Amino acid sequence: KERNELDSKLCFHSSFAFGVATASFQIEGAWNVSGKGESIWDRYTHEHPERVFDHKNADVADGSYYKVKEDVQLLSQLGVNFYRFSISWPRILPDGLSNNVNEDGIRYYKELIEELRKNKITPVATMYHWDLPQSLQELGGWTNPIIADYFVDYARVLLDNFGDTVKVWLTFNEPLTFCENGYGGDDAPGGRSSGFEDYMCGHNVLRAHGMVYRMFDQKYRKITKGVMGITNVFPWIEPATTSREDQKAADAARQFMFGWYANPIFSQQGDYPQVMRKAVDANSKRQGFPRSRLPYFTAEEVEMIRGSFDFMGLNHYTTYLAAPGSGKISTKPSYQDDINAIITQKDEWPKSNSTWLRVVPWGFRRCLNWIKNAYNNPKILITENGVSFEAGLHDTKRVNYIDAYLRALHAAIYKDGCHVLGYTYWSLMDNFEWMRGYSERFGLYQVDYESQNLTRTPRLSAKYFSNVAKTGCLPDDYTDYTYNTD
Ligand code: PNW
Repeated sequence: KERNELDSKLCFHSSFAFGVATASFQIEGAWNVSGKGESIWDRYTHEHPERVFDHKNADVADGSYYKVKEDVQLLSQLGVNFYRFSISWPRILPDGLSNNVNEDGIRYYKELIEELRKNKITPVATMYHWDLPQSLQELGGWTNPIIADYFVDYARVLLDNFGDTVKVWLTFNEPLTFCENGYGGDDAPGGRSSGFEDYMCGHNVLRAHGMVYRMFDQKYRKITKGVMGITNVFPWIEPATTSREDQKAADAARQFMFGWYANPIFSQQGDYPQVMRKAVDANSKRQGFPRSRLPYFTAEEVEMIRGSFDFMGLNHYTTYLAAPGSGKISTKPSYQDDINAIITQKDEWPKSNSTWLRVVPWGFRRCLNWIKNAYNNPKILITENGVSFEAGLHDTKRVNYIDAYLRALHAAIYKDGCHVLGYTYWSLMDNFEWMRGYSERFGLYQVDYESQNLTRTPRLSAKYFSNVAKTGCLPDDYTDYTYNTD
Protein backbone atom coordinates (compact mmCIF):
# COMPACT_ATOMS: atom_id res chain seq x y z
CA LYS A 1 0.00 0.00 0.00
CA GLU A 2 1.10 3.55 -0.76
CA ARG A 3 1.82 5.71 2.27
CA ASN A 4 -1.20 7.90 1.59
CA GLU A 5 -3.60 4.96 1.72
CA LEU A 6 -2.82 3.85 5.27
CA ASP A 7 -6.07 4.60 7.03
CA SER A 8 -4.71 5.42 10.47
CA LYS A 9 -2.76 8.49 9.35
CA LEU A 10 -2.87 11.22 6.73
CA CYS A 11 0.17 10.61 4.55
CA PHE A 12 1.43 12.08 1.30
CA HIS A 13 2.63 9.96 -1.63
CA SER A 14 6.30 9.00 -1.34
CA SER A 15 7.17 11.20 -4.34
CA PHE A 16 5.68 14.30 -2.63
CA ALA A 17 8.49 16.69 -1.57
CA PHE A 18 8.83 18.91 1.50
CA GLY A 19 11.02 22.00 1.69
CA VAL A 20 11.52 25.44 3.22
CA ALA A 21 12.16 28.85 1.61
CA THR A 22 14.13 32.06 2.08
CA ALA A 23 15.06 35.04 -0.12
CA SER A 24 18.47 36.65 -0.66
CA PHE A 25 17.69 40.16 0.59
CA GLN A 26 15.83 38.88 3.65
CA ILE A 27 18.66 36.71 5.00
CA GLU A 28 22.07 37.33 3.40
CA GLY A 29 23.23 40.68 4.81
CA ALA A 30 26.73 41.60 3.53
CA TRP A 31 25.00 44.22 1.42
CA ASN A 32 28.18 45.93 0.16
CA VAL A 33 30.69 43.12 0.57
CA SER A 34 33.00 41.45 -2.01
CA GLY A 35 31.82 43.30 -5.07
CA LYS A 36 28.07 43.19 -4.51
CA GLY A 37 26.20 46.10 -6.12
CA GLU A 38 23.45 48.15 -4.50
CA SER A 39 19.85 46.92 -4.78
CA ILE A 40 16.67 49.01 -4.72
CA TRP A 41 15.98 47.66 -1.22
CA ASP A 42 19.44 48.74 -0.01
CA ARG A 43 18.84 52.22 -1.38
CA TYR A 44 15.28 52.48 -0.11
CA THR A 45 15.91 51.28 3.45
CA HIS A 46 18.95 53.60 3.69
CA GLU A 47 17.18 56.66 2.26
CA HIS A 48 13.84 56.12 3.98
CA PRO A 49 14.45 54.41 7.31
CA GLU A 50 11.33 56.13 8.64
CA ARG A 51 9.18 54.11 6.27
CA VAL A 52 10.41 50.78 7.67
CA PHE A 53 9.18 49.45 11.01
CA ASP A 54 11.71 50.32 13.75
CA HIS A 55 13.84 52.02 11.07
CA LYS A 56 15.59 48.73 10.44
CA ASN A 57 17.43 47.58 7.29
CA ALA A 58 18.95 44.34 5.98
CA ASP A 59 22.63 45.38 5.98
CA VAL A 60 23.29 42.43 8.28
CA ALA A 61 19.95 40.55 8.31
CA ASP A 62 20.59 36.90 9.26
CA GLY A 63 24.20 37.03 8.10
CA SER A 64 23.60 34.03 5.86
CA TYR A 65 26.31 35.19 3.45
CA TYR A 66 28.78 34.02 6.13
CA LYS A 67 26.83 30.97 7.29
CA VAL A 68 26.55 28.56 4.37
CA LYS A 69 27.56 25.49 6.39
CA GLU A 70 25.51 26.46 9.45
CA ASP A 71 22.33 27.14 7.46
CA VAL A 72 22.61 23.92 5.49
CA GLN A 73 22.97 22.09 8.81
CA LEU A 74 19.63 23.58 9.86
CA LEU A 75 18.11 22.23 6.66
CA SER A 76 19.70 18.86 7.15
CA GLN A 77 18.33 18.63 10.70
CA LEU A 78 14.86 19.38 9.35
CA GLY A 79 15.27 16.50 6.92
CA VAL A 80 13.70 18.45 4.04
CA ASN A 81 13.97 17.27 0.43
CA PHE A 82 14.65 20.71 -1.03
CA TYR A 83 15.64 24.28 -0.22
CA ARG A 84 14.10 27.23 -2.08
CA PHE A 85 16.48 30.21 -2.02
CA SER A 86 16.81 33.24 -4.27
CA ILE A 87 19.82 34.67 -6.08
CA SER A 88 20.67 38.34 -5.63
CA TRP A 89 20.94 39.98 -9.06
CA PRO A 90 23.30 42.75 -7.86
CA ARG A 91 25.52 40.20 -6.09
CA ILE A 92 26.00 38.45 -9.44
CA LEU A 93 25.93 41.57 -11.67
CA PRO A 94 26.81 44.66 -9.56
CA ASP A 95 25.63 47.06 -12.29
CA GLY A 96 22.78 44.82 -13.37
CA LEU A 97 24.48 44.26 -16.75
CA SER A 98 26.21 41.09 -17.85
CA ASN A 99 29.47 42.65 -19.01
CA ASN A 100 30.61 42.76 -15.39
CA VAL A 101 30.20 39.47 -13.50
CA ASN A 102 31.12 39.46 -9.82
CA GLU A 103 33.09 36.24 -9.39
CA ASP A 104 32.64 36.25 -5.62
CA GLY A 105 28.86 36.22 -6.11
CA ILE A 106 29.19 33.15 -8.32
CA ARG A 107 31.48 31.53 -5.72
CA TYR A 108 28.98 32.16 -2.89
CA TYR A 109 26.03 30.46 -4.59
CA LYS A 110 28.28 27.64 -5.87
CA GLU A 111 29.35 26.96 -2.30
CA LEU A 112 25.75 26.95 -1.13
CA ILE A 113 24.66 24.59 -3.91
CA GLU A 114 27.63 22.27 -3.29
CA GLU A 115 26.87 22.14 0.44
CA LEU A 116 23.23 21.31 -0.34
CA ARG A 117 24.33 18.53 -2.69
CA LYS A 118 26.61 17.02 -0.03
CA ASN A 119 23.60 16.93 2.31
CA LYS A 120 21.28 15.49 -0.36
CA ILE A 121 19.04 18.56 -0.43
CA THR A 122 17.71 19.62 -3.84
CA PRO A 123 18.30 23.30 -4.68
CA VAL A 124 15.28 25.25 -5.98
CA ALA A 125 16.44 28.68 -7.16
CA THR A 126 14.42 31.85 -7.68
CA MET A 127 16.09 34.28 -10.09
CA TYR A 128 14.30 37.37 -8.81
CA HIS A 129 12.88 37.89 -5.32
CA TRP A 130 12.62 41.68 -5.44
CA ASP A 131 16.24 42.92 -5.09
CA LEU A 132 16.68 44.77 -8.40
CA PRO A 133 20.09 46.36 -9.04
CA GLN A 134 19.72 50.07 -8.24
CA SER A 135 21.50 50.97 -11.49
CA LEU A 136 18.64 49.44 -13.47
CA GLN A 137 16.09 51.33 -11.40
CA GLU A 138 17.81 54.51 -12.60
CA LEU A 139 16.55 53.51 -16.06
CA GLY A 140 13.00 53.07 -14.80
CA GLY A 141 13.35 49.54 -13.43
CA TRP A 142 10.50 47.21 -14.37
CA THR A 143 8.57 50.03 -16.08
CA ASN A 144 11.16 50.26 -18.89
CA PRO A 145 10.61 47.57 -21.59
CA ILE A 146 14.42 47.21 -22.05
CA ILE A 147 14.56 45.46 -18.66
CA ALA A 148 13.25 42.26 -20.23
CA ASP A 149 16.45 42.03 -22.32
CA TYR A 150 18.62 42.69 -19.26
CA PHE A 151 16.75 40.02 -17.31
CA VAL A 152 17.44 37.55 -20.12
CA ASP A 153 21.17 38.45 -19.95
CA TYR A 154 21.15 37.90 -16.18
CA ALA A 155 19.28 34.59 -16.52
CA ARG A 156 21.85 33.43 -19.09
CA VAL A 157 24.67 34.07 -16.61
CA LEU A 158 22.79 32.05 -13.96
CA LEU A 159 22.06 29.13 -16.31
CA ASP A 160 25.65 29.10 -17.61
CA ASN A 161 27.08 29.03 -14.09
CA PHE A 162 24.55 26.99 -12.10
CA GLY A 163 22.61 25.09 -14.79
CA ASP A 164 24.61 21.90 -14.22
CA THR A 165 23.66 21.73 -10.53
CA VAL A 166 20.31 23.54 -10.18
CA LYS A 167 17.50 21.64 -11.89
CA VAL A 168 14.47 23.53 -10.62
CA TRP A 169 14.14 27.22 -11.53
CA LEU A 170 11.64 29.95 -10.78
CA THR A 171 11.99 33.14 -12.80
CA PHE A 172 10.04 35.48 -10.47
CA ASN A 173 8.61 35.58 -6.99
CA GLU A 174 5.18 37.23 -6.80
CA PRO A 175 5.10 39.83 -9.61
CA LEU A 176 1.76 40.99 -8.16
CA THR A 177 3.43 42.01 -4.91
CA PHE A 178 6.53 43.73 -6.24
CA CYS A 179 4.72 45.47 -9.11
CA GLU A 180 1.77 46.57 -6.99
CA ASN A 181 3.61 47.44 -3.78
CA GLY A 182 6.81 48.61 -5.46
CA TYR A 183 5.48 50.66 -8.40
CA GLY A 184 1.94 51.33 -7.17
CA GLY A 185 2.69 51.67 -3.47
CA ASP A 186 5.25 52.04 -0.72
CA ASP A 187 7.67 49.12 -1.12
CA ALA A 188 11.01 49.79 -2.86
CA PRO A 189 11.48 51.62 -5.15
CA GLY A 190 8.41 53.51 -3.85
CA GLY A 191 6.76 54.30 -7.19
CA ARG A 192 3.34 55.18 -5.78
CA SER A 193 1.91 55.34 -9.29
CA SER A 194 -0.92 52.84 -9.03
CA GLY A 195 -2.95 52.26 -12.16
CA PHE A 196 0.04 53.10 -14.39
CA GLU A 197 3.47 51.90 -13.36
CA ASP A 198 2.16 48.72 -11.73
CA TYR A 199 0.62 47.71 -15.08
CA MET A 200 3.83 48.60 -16.95
CA CYS A 201 5.83 46.56 -14.45
CA GLY A 202 3.54 43.56 -14.80
CA HIS A 203 3.67 43.78 -18.57
CA ASN A 204 7.46 43.75 -18.69
CA VAL A 205 7.75 41.02 -16.07
CA LEU A 206 5.45 38.76 -18.11
CA ARG A 207 7.48 39.48 -21.25
CA ALA A 208 10.76 38.86 -19.38
CA HIS A 209 9.44 35.59 -17.98
CA GLY A 210 8.33 34.38 -21.40
CA MET A 211 11.65 35.32 -23.00
CA VAL A 212 13.70 33.53 -20.34
CA TYR A 213 11.50 30.44 -20.55
CA ARG A 214 11.90 30.28 -24.35
CA MET A 215 15.68 30.67 -24.05
CA PHE A 216 15.73 27.92 -21.40
CA ASP A 217 13.57 25.66 -23.53
CA GLN A 218 15.68 26.11 -26.67
CA LYS A 219 19.22 26.31 -25.29
CA TYR A 220 19.36 24.83 -21.80
CA ARG A 221 16.67 22.24 -21.18
CA LYS A 222 18.46 19.37 -22.93
CA ILE A 223 21.90 19.93 -21.44
CA THR A 224 20.72 20.83 -17.94
CA LYS A 225 17.70 18.45 -17.72
CA GLY A 226 15.99 21.12 -15.62
CA VAL A 227 12.49 22.54 -15.29
CA MET A 228 11.28 26.13 -15.04
CA GLY A 229 8.25 27.87 -13.60
CA ILE A 230 7.15 31.14 -12.02
CA THR A 231 5.75 31.80 -8.55
CA ASN A 232 2.52 33.74 -8.16
CA VAL A 233 0.67 34.57 -4.97
CA PHE A 234 -3.00 33.67 -4.62
CA PRO A 235 -4.89 34.53 -1.48
CA TRP A 236 -8.28 32.82 -1.77
CA ILE A 237 -11.12 35.30 -2.45
CA GLU A 238 -14.50 34.20 -1.12
CA PRO A 239 -17.71 36.14 -1.93
CA ALA A 240 -18.78 38.04 1.21
CA THR A 241 -22.28 36.55 0.82
CA THR A 242 -23.86 34.12 -1.66
CA SER A 243 -25.42 37.02 -3.63
CA ARG A 244 -24.72 37.23 -7.35
CA GLU A 245 -23.12 40.67 -6.92
CA ASP A 246 -20.67 39.36 -4.35
CA GLN A 247 -19.84 36.34 -6.49
CA LYS A 248 -19.16 38.63 -9.42
CA ALA A 249 -16.96 40.88 -7.28
CA ALA A 250 -15.03 37.87 -5.96
CA ASP A 251 -14.46 36.55 -9.46
CA ALA A 252 -13.19 39.92 -10.68
CA ALA A 253 -10.87 40.22 -7.67
CA ARG A 254 -9.42 36.75 -8.33
CA GLN A 255 -8.76 37.74 -11.95
CA PHE A 256 -7.13 41.03 -10.97
CA MET A 257 -4.91 39.44 -8.32
CA PHE A 258 -4.09 35.99 -9.65
CA GLY A 259 -5.40 35.98 -13.24
CA TRP A 260 -3.32 39.06 -14.08
CA TYR A 261 -0.14 36.95 -13.93
CA ALA A 262 -1.57 33.45 -14.38
CA ASN A 263 -3.90 33.86 -17.36
CA PRO A 264 -1.20 34.97 -19.85
CA ILE A 265 0.96 31.95 -18.93
CA PHE A 266 -1.33 29.12 -17.82
CA SER A 267 -4.64 29.58 -19.66
CA GLN A 268 -5.55 27.92 -22.94
CA GLN A 269 -6.08 31.23 -24.77
CA GLY A 270 -3.31 33.31 -23.12
CA ASP A 271 -3.26 37.11 -22.61
CA TYR A 272 -4.75 39.11 -19.73
CA PRO A 273 -8.08 37.98 -18.19
CA GLN A 274 -11.05 39.43 -20.05
CA VAL A 275 -12.62 41.08 -17.00
CA MET A 276 -9.37 42.90 -16.34
CA ARG A 277 -8.89 43.93 -19.97
CA LYS A 278 -12.46 45.25 -20.16
CA ALA A 279 -12.44 47.06 -16.82
CA VAL A 280 -9.14 48.90 -17.31
CA ASP A 281 -9.94 49.77 -20.95
CA ALA A 282 -13.36 51.16 -19.99
CA ASN A 283 -12.07 53.06 -16.96
CA SER A 284 -9.19 54.58 -18.95
CA LYS A 285 -11.66 55.79 -21.55
CA ARG A 286 -13.99 57.30 -18.96
CA GLN A 287 -11.00 59.03 -17.40
CA GLY A 288 -10.24 60.65 -20.73
CA PHE A 289 -7.10 58.73 -21.70
CA PRO A 290 -6.49 58.15 -25.42
CA ARG A 291 -5.42 54.56 -24.71
CA SER A 292 -5.74 51.90 -22.02
CA ARG A 293 -3.50 52.14 -18.94
CA LEU A 294 -3.10 48.36 -19.24
CA PRO A 295 -0.64 47.79 -22.11
CA TYR A 296 -1.41 45.40 -24.96
CA PHE A 297 0.70 42.39 -25.91
CA THR A 298 1.43 41.83 -29.58
CA ALA A 299 0.06 38.58 -31.02
CA GLU A 300 3.64 37.21 -30.98
CA GLU A 301 4.04 38.10 -27.31
CA VAL A 302 0.78 36.37 -26.41
CA GLU A 303 2.09 33.20 -28.08
CA MET A 304 5.55 33.48 -26.52
CA ILE A 305 4.12 33.83 -23.01
CA ARG A 306 1.29 31.32 -23.35
CA GLY A 307 2.42 27.93 -22.03
CA SER A 308 5.80 29.20 -20.78
CA PHE A 309 5.96 26.82 -17.81
CA ASP A 310 6.83 23.29 -16.74
CA PHE A 311 5.02 23.72 -13.42
CA MET A 312 3.24 26.44 -11.48
CA GLY A 313 4.81 27.90 -8.33
CA LEU A 314 2.15 28.97 -5.82
CA ASN A 315 2.39 31.07 -2.67
CA HIS A 316 -0.67 30.89 -0.44
CA TYR A 317 -1.09 32.32 3.05
CA THR A 318 -4.61 33.54 3.71
CA THR A 319 -8.16 34.29 2.52
CA TYR A 320 -10.20 37.46 1.88
CA LEU A 321 -13.86 38.31 1.34
CA ALA A 322 -15.05 40.36 -1.62
CA ALA A 323 -18.09 42.59 -2.18
CA PRO A 324 -18.74 45.14 -4.96
CA GLY A 325 -17.09 48.56 -4.62
CA SER A 326 -18.86 51.86 -5.18
CA GLY A 327 -18.57 51.61 -8.94
CA LYS A 328 -17.51 55.25 -9.05
CA ILE A 329 -14.33 55.70 -11.05
CA SER A 330 -12.19 58.38 -9.45
CA THR A 331 -10.29 60.98 -11.42
CA LYS A 332 -7.06 59.64 -9.92
CA PRO A 333 -6.70 56.18 -11.45
CA SER A 334 -5.57 53.24 -9.37
CA TYR A 335 -5.40 49.45 -9.42
CA GLN A 336 -7.79 49.32 -6.42
CA ASP A 337 -10.21 51.50 -8.34
CA ASP A 338 -10.01 49.20 -11.35
CA ILE A 339 -10.75 46.09 -9.25
CA ASN A 340 -13.76 47.89 -7.80
CA ALA A 341 -14.24 45.48 -4.90
CA ILE A 342 -14.28 45.82 -1.14
CA ILE A 343 -11.81 43.33 0.30
CA THR A 344 -12.16 42.34 3.96
CA GLN A 345 -11.52 39.52 6.40
CA LYS A 346 -13.85 38.02 8.99
CA ASP A 347 -13.30 39.07 12.60
CA GLU A 348 -13.71 35.52 13.79
CA TRP A 349 -10.85 34.21 11.63
CA PRO A 350 -7.83 33.70 13.94
CA LYS A 351 -5.18 36.42 13.69
CA SER A 352 -1.44 36.11 13.12
CA ASN A 353 1.19 38.73 13.82
CA SER A 354 0.73 40.24 10.32
CA THR A 355 -2.30 42.48 9.75
CA TRP A 356 -3.03 40.92 6.35
CA LEU A 357 -2.75 37.31 7.43
CA ARG A 358 -5.56 35.40 9.14
CA VAL A 359 -5.73 31.64 9.53
CA VAL A 360 -8.25 30.18 7.05
CA PRO A 361 -7.12 26.66 6.02
CA TRP A 362 -10.19 25.82 3.93
CA GLY A 363 -9.30 28.72 1.60
CA PHE A 364 -6.16 26.80 0.56
CA ARG A 365 -8.26 23.89 -0.70
CA ARG A 366 -10.63 26.18 -2.59
CA CYS A 367 -7.72 28.04 -4.14
CA LEU A 368 -6.19 24.81 -5.46
CA ASN A 369 -9.53 23.64 -6.85
CA TRP A 370 -10.09 26.97 -8.58
CA ILE A 371 -6.68 26.67 -10.30
CA LYS A 372 -7.40 23.06 -11.26
CA ASN A 373 -10.60 24.12 -13.02
CA ALA A 374 -9.33 27.37 -14.53
CA TYR A 375 -6.03 26.09 -15.96
CA ASN A 376 -6.56 22.40 -16.73
CA ASN A 377 -5.05 20.97 -13.52
CA PRO A 378 -1.41 22.06 -13.90
CA LYS A 379 1.45 20.60 -11.85
CA ILE A 380 1.81 22.87 -8.83
CA LEU A 381 4.69 23.36 -6.43
CA ILE A 382 3.60 25.18 -3.27
CA THR A 383 6.56 27.57 -3.05
CA GLU A 384 5.41 29.41 0.11
CA ASN A 385 2.93 28.89 2.92
CA GLY A 386 3.55 30.20 6.39
CA VAL A 387 2.54 32.38 9.32
CA SER A 388 3.97 34.99 11.67
CA PHE A 389 3.57 34.90 15.44
CA GLU A 390 5.26 36.61 18.36
CA ALA A 391 8.81 35.52 19.24
CA GLY A 392 9.15 32.38 21.34
CA LEU A 393 10.17 28.77 20.95
CA HIS A 394 6.97 27.06 22.07
CA ASP A 395 4.96 28.06 18.98
CA THR A 396 1.92 25.76 19.16
CA LYS A 397 -0.07 28.25 17.07
CA ARG A 398 2.40 27.85 14.20
CA VAL A 399 2.24 24.06 14.55
CA ASN A 400 -1.55 24.26 14.34
CA TYR A 401 -1.38 26.54 11.29
CA ILE A 402 0.94 24.22 9.36
CA ASP A 403 -0.98 21.13 10.38
CA ALA A 404 -4.35 22.61 9.39
CA TYR A 405 -3.04 23.88 6.02
CA LEU A 406 -1.40 20.52 5.29
CA ARG A 407 -4.71 18.77 6.00
CA ALA A 408 -6.45 21.11 3.57
CA LEU A 409 -3.70 20.40 1.02
CA HIS A 410 -4.04 16.65 1.58
CA ALA A 411 -7.78 16.88 0.86
CA ALA A 412 -7.13 18.96 -2.27
CA ILE A 413 -4.75 16.30 -3.58
CA TYR A 414 -6.34 13.02 -2.51
CA LYS A 415 -10.04 13.95 -2.44
CA ASP A 416 -10.19 16.55 -5.22
CA GLY A 417 -7.39 15.35 -7.52
CA CYS A 418 -5.31 18.55 -7.58
CA HIS A 419 -1.85 17.95 -9.02
CA VAL A 420 0.52 19.20 -6.28
CA LEU A 421 4.16 18.09 -6.33
CA GLY A 422 5.42 19.48 -3.05
CA TYR A 423 5.06 21.91 -0.18
CA THR A 424 7.40 24.70 0.98
CA TYR A 425 7.15 26.34 4.38
CA TRP A 426 8.00 30.06 4.58
CA SER A 427 10.41 30.44 6.21
CA LEU A 428 13.40 28.40 7.31
CA MET A 429 14.15 31.10 9.87
CA ASP A 430 13.04 34.57 11.00
CA ASN A 431 14.27 37.24 8.60
CA PHE A 432 13.91 40.81 7.32
CA GLU A 433 10.20 41.15 6.59
CA TRP A 434 10.51 44.05 4.12
CA MET A 435 8.59 47.12 5.41
CA ARG A 436 7.86 45.30 8.66
CA GLY A 437 11.55 45.02 9.52
CA TYR A 438 12.25 42.17 11.94
CA SER A 439 8.94 42.62 13.75
CA GLU A 440 7.16 39.74 12.02
CA ARG A 441 8.60 36.28 12.54
CA PHE A 442 7.78 33.42 10.16
CA GLY A 443 10.69 31.09 11.02
CA LEU A 444 10.79 27.43 12.00
CA TYR A 445 14.06 28.56 13.56
CA GLN A 446 14.09 31.62 15.78
CA VAL A 447 16.89 34.12 15.13
CA ASP A 448 18.29 36.02 18.12
CA TYR A 449 19.01 39.47 16.67
CA GLU A 450 20.59 40.59 19.96
CA SER A 451 23.29 37.94 19.85
CA GLN A 452 26.68 38.47 18.22
CA ASN A 453 26.43 35.47 15.91
CA LEU A 454 22.68 35.72 15.16
CA THR A 455 21.99 32.41 16.90
CA ARG A 456 19.38 30.18 15.28
CA THR A 457 17.28 28.00 17.62
CA PRO A 458 14.65 25.45 16.50
CA ARG A 459 11.09 26.15 17.54
CA LEU A 460 8.51 23.47 18.35
CA SER A 461 7.31 23.95 14.76
CA ALA A 462 10.76 22.87 13.49
CA LYS A 463 10.34 19.60 15.36
CA TYR A 464 6.80 19.22 14.00
CA PHE A 465 7.82 19.99 10.41
CA SER A 466 10.87 17.75 10.43
CA ASN A 467 8.66 14.88 11.60
CA VAL A 468 6.31 15.54 8.66
CA ALA A 469 9.18 15.90 6.16
CA LYS A 470 10.88 12.71 7.35
CA THR A 471 7.77 10.49 7.56
CA GLY A 472 5.62 12.09 4.85
CA CYS A 473 2.72 11.81 7.30
CA LEU A 474 0.86 14.19 9.59
CA PRO A 475 1.24 13.10 13.21
CA ASP A 476 -1.91 11.86 14.95
CA ASP A 477 -0.78 12.93 18.40
CA TYR A 478 -1.69 16.61 17.97
CA THR A 479 -5.15 16.88 19.48
CA ASP A 480 -5.76 20.62 19.60
CA TYR A 481 -6.74 21.29 15.99
CA THR A 482 -8.47 24.58 16.52
CA TYR A 483 -9.08 25.29 12.83
CA ASN A 484 -11.75 23.97 10.54
CA THR A 485 -10.23 22.47 7.37
CA ASP A 486 -13.40 21.59 5.40
C1 PNW B 1 5.38 36.91 0.68
N1 PNW B 1 -1.06 37.92 0.28
O1 PNW B 1 4.57 37.90 0.06
C2 PNW B 1 6.81 37.11 0.16
O2 PNW B 1 7.06 36.30 -0.97
C3 PNW B 1 7.90 36.88 1.18
O3 PNW B 1 9.13 37.46 0.77
C4 PNW B 1 7.47 37.44 2.52
O4 PNW B 1 8.49 37.31 3.48
C5 PNW B 1 6.20 36.70 2.93
O5 PNW B 1 5.18 37.05 2.04
C6 PNW B 1 5.73 37.00 4.35
O6 PNW B 1 5.36 38.34 4.51
C7 PNW B 1 3.17 37.87 0.18
O7 PNW B 1 -1.67 38.93 -0.12
C8 PNW B 1 2.45 38.96 -0.30
O8 PNW B 1 -1.68 36.93 0.72
C9 PNW B 1 1.08 38.99 -0.27
C10 PNW B 1 0.36 37.90 0.24
C11 PNW B 1 1.06 36.80 0.72
C12 PNW B 1 2.46 36.79 0.70
